[in-house]
Amino acid sequence: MNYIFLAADLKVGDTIGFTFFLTSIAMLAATVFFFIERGAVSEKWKLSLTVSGLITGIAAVHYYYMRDVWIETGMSPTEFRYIDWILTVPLMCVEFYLLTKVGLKKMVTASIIMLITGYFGEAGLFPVGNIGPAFWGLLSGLAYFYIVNEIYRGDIAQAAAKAGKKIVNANSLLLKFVVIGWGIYPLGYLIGTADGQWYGALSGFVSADFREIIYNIGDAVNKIGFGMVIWSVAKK
Ligand SMILES: *C/C=C(C)/C=C/C=C(C)/C=C/C1=C(C)CCCC1(C)C
Repeated sequence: MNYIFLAADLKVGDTIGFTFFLTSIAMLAATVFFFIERGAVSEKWKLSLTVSGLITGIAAVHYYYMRDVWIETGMSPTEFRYIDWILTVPLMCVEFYLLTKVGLKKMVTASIIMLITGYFGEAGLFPVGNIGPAFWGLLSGLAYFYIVNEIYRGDIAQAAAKAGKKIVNANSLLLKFVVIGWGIYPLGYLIGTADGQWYGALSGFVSADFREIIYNIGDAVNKIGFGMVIWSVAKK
């Protein structure tokens, strides 16, 4: 039920709805923080904080819609989720680029391929028999591994090695975020799409809805957490 203005009715015991609310408010607060703190860091870090604020700001707006979709319908807000990601993940690549100054085009291209194929899988598009989600998930995973490999030992790593110790350090921080932070998402995908798939055993352990919690945690870690790491480096 809606009250005066878009105030979603969060029920007691709706854990997933709770995480949607929590994340939406945290994104908003982080946005205010990054834009205010932008004035308190040295010139060369200002752009990074602006991008951090844009990422959490875009996410805050989407979370506002996503929590309503969840609370009103109990369904996964897949559309809003992927619209958010297709805007914020390339912006994260821009953040990475601002740290390392290498590989922007490759990162953005691979991340977009990763998200479009992931969306096809989650939206249940073009299913070939029943292999749709597994097929698209695999393609998406390949794009993800390509990104990890580039940062770990591919062109991005090599360019970083040439650019000196500072950039090498920035690159290894980035590797951690892409392996641990981004690595959370495929787990949500597997849980959310398990039904009827060869990895269907997963649905015996956790409900498909658990995907939302994983994605919400992933977004908080990557958008707010990564922004905070940048901020703390900028303050030093
Ligand atoms: C702020 C949002 C972020 C950082 C979103 C990142 C999303 C991913 C790294 C998604 C990856 C996926 C795979 C690697 C395979 C399965 C499908 C996806 C799209 C969930």
